[in-house]
Amino acid sequence: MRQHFDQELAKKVLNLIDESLDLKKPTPIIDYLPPQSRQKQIALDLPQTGVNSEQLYQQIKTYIENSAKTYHPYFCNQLWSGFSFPSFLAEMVSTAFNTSMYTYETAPIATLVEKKVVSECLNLADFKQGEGIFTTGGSASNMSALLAARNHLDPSIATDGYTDQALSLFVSKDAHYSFAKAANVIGLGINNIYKINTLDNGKMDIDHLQTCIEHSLNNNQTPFFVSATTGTTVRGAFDPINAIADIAQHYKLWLHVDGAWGASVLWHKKHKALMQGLERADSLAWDAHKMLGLPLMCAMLLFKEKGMLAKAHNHGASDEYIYRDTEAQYNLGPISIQCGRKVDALKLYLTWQALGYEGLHAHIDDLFKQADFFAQCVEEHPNFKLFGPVESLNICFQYIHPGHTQQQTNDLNLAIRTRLLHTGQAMINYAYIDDDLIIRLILANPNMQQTQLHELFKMIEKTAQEVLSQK
Ligand code: ABU
Repeated sequence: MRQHFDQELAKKVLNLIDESLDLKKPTPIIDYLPPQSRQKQIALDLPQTGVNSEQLYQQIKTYIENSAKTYHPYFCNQLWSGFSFPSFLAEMVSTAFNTSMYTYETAPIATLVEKKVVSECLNLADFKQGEGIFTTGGSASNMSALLAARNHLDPSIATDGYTDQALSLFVSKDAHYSFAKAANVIGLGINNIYKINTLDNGKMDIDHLQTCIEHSLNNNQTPFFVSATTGTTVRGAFDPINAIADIAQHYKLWLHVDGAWGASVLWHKKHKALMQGLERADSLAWDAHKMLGLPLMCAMLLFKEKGMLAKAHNHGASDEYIYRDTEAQYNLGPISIQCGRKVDALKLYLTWQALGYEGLHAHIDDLFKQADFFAQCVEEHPNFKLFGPVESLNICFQYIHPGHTQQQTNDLNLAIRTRLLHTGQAMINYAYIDDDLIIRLILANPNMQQTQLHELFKMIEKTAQEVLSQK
């Protein structure tokens, strides 16, 4: 087996994928096995001499059989779900040409595609004079936004390192954990993050934000960065950007919006109102792979002002041996955290081509309708409790058995979730809201039909009864 294009094998593999994607026949989402048992079942040994096409095909078949079917409508576990054919084609093409995004020279059309997609998204964000880049995901976008804010505040930190000054940053207690990672990685220090309380509706408590900034000032720190989360991971809450912008303006803080989950509402004519005030922000993290159901990764970092990417990724006077001055504005390597980078923009570009703006709007519209429908099922059932409000596509709920204590209710809901997973019927995550263990169902799959969603609700109810009857 050489590394040439084997048309016959390619056809067989495409058929296998096609069959696997065909959900007309009942398919478990996952053949659940703990790691040790799965390891025993699969031969992952790497051979001394290469295998033939048939053996390679069998390896691929094993891989598929042992994967979670994340395109299944009942994969509601993560902030992404589904299968996108245009993006699948984009992945194939860009991998075949093994393009890397750092020089225009090696990525001519890919660079123009990325710039075009970024410029359309800047328009949607109302960052008319801005700039942006594709990143490896929301975590990387949040980190680069922090770098831009830090270097904007004090450019000498990029060249000379930190002095004694402690810089402080402010995020909701429900913000993504990537801020803590970034604070560690870029040397700000995890303990210099203020985690702002949330209100009952899951949004940042603005009074507490102000109190924390004052506290930081009184402790001789330099508050420099606040992030509004638009679409918190558990509750899908949107922090009030305008109210946070007022505070940011008053204290001269960089205002970042972590819209990794929620920014895709900008493709919806009505729901984009959830992002009101965005034009006042300095930066935005936006993962198109989440709400649009594209293959990971398809993430952007946008800035309101030009020059911030270079500021964030300042690499001093190092010799850029691979970059040609004639194409300087088109070489994306120097202004990215990475050097080598995949052509993620092509997935969004081809999907946008295939669906048009109207199709993207309709997709988001459908997801919000699914969320309304499921929330209604939960609310109307006497044994279910909704942890609302449902502002976007996260439905947090519990099955309630009369007379159960909080701990028993938590145990019951964990058991329901686990049974759904172990039987391969559905993958739905769980999380905590304060001390309540809730089931967190995410609606991000473009292939979910309302009848299927109703069946899913019934399945959860039936599973709850099965768990209770086993006690
Ligand atoms: N990568 C962001 C969080 C994923 C999740 O909550 O499902």
